[in-house]
Amino acid sequence: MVRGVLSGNTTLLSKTITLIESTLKSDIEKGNEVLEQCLKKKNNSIRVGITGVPGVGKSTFIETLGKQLIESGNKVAVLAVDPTSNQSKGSILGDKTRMESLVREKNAFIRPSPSSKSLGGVARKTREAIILCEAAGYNIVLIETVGVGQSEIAVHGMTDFFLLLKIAGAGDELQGIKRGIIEMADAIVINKSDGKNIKNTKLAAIEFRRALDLYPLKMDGWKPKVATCSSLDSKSVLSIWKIIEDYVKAMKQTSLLYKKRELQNKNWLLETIEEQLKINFYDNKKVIAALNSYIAKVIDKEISPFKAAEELLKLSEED
Ligand SMILES: Nc1nc2c(ncn2[C@@H]2O[C@H](COP(=O)(O)OP(=O)(O)O)[C@@H](O)[C@H]2O)c(=O)[nH]1
Ligand SMILES: [Mg+2]
Repeated sequence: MVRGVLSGNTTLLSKTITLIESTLKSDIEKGNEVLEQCLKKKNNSIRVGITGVPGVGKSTFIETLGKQLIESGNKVAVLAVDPTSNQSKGSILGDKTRMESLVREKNAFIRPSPSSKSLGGVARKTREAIILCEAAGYNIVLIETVGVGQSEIAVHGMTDFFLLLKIAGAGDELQGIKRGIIEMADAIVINKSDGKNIKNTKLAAIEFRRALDLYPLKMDGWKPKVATCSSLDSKSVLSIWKIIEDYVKAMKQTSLLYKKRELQNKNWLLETIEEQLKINFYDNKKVIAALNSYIAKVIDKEISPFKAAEELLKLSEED
């Protein structure tokens, strides 16, 4: 498997990602071993997160961008992070995540969102998939995620550049947009700037630029860019890629790109520990046996939540 991934064999890459997505103990051990080997491979990749509400054009943007990047000699991996993808009616990312024309390119690799009960699980598997794709020679990794809930925070924590796609509305562009997302974005792009929409999107861009002026510079000194784009037009999409290239160049000059990744790796370690502690706790037989009665006692105010937690944690540490 390691040899297959390192040689860029896509069948084996897919199989290895399936392996790391498995929850079987023996698979997890095997998967970790493969990952360990793959982490050693040096790469000069660029990782880009792309977020926005359903229908804003993320998949279309990625498809147009991916084809252009491949044309200029890159290998492009596309991953999706959609914590809803395993719930009954399926994914908010939509069917276009299949990206029919990009998928036919030899130098493109597209992987739908892993299914997992928790966002933490989805995020961990996606991080591991990034490592495997990079080891397989994909030098650009694009990650599509939905603009709802916590998934952006997770994707922001595993990418170099975070792009927020928007569409122009009725002039109240900033309403309904969460402050946290604006603070995470390295660029805000008003998409569907074509046909009758051009004027609206330009106005929206002005409004966003004005709003962003009120925010302090990011810690890395980068001022988030605002631009318009039509994902149906490759030249337009490439102008957005230029912003990303400028960012990467600036961050490499100051080594901040590597610092950011170091910090992300540190967080990855800490999150993995937290997740494992949680799993161990809730899988503990004594905890399973006692949890419901503690919950009932807390509801009946027989015991405080703090005291109950303390006792349950103590139970979980007994042998
Ligand atoms: N006119 C126009 N339509 C677009 C553009 N980008 C996406 N669309 C259309 O918007 C719809 C949703 O696009 P999709 O990429 O699936 O959005 P996602 O849910 O954000 O991934 C599709 O019908 C696209 O063809 C654009 O730049 N201009
Ligand atoms: Mg989509």
